[in-house]
Amino acid sequence: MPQSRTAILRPMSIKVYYVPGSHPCNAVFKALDLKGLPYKKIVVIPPAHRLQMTVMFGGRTVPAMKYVDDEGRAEKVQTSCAIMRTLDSIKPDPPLYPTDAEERRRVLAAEKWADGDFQSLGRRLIWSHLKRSPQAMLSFAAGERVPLPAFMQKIAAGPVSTIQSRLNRADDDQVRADLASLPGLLDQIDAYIADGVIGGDPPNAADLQIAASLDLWMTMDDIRPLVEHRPAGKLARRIFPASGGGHVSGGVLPAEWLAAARAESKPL
Ligand SMILES: N[C@@H](CCC(=O)N[C@@H](CS)C(=O)NCC(=O)O)C(=O)O
Repeated sequence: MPQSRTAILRPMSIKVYYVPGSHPCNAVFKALDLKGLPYKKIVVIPPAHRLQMTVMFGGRTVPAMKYVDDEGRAEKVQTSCAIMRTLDSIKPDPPLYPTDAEERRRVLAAEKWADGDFQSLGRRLIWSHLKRSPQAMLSFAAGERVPLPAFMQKIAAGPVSTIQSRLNRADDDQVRADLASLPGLLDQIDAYIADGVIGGDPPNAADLQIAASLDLWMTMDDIRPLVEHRPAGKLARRIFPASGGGHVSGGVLPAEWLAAARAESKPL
């Protein structure tokens, strides 16, 4: 009998390059955990990772994955969506994408939505917080194998968060607009849950992308109360019971900015 791909995958042949706290990276780690695939995590430091990833993988973002395929060939995959698809081909169970054509179409559409500006908004929110509260950045690195001594991480936190905030276009006007858009985004996620696109067990690729973003949102004390009581927030907590790491205390953003995010949700 031919051996299945799962059976001949070499243990410990997967390496994932990541920035601690990065939500698309956390989505990929959760997918690997769900599939029971062993992997090695390699921390890269922003914003230097952009150059490092470009040299190693051709694109500047994390997550990026190296693995050894069935025939012993070293393969490279970059971006969370491409990695999810590769993981399904390496080990089909549990599947990240439904086999039924219509269900698959709906999950792919939700995944695409989650991988778009919704994902970028998470980066703008966190960097706008860390720019104002740089030492909170260290909480995202706690327990991770960061290739920089703690005292250097402390010194670097201010400049890194300012640069990252600029690179991610987390300027004040944009972040205010993002906060005003939060209720509508949460309505969209609650609708995906109500329609059965996400929220099943085991989680699909769209669940992981959306929940990882919301998990990041909920590391910020100013944002968490807007999310945690909603179906969207409860789903994120079910998938990420222990938060993906990090914590930013409240009172970081101006109170009037947050008032817009607390506005009543309108029905879709
Ligand atoms: N949508 C892609 C992009 C991920 C992404 O933008 N990652 C961020 C960290 S959360 C990054 O590496 N940004 C570097 C850059 O944009 O230059 C994915 O899900 O893999």
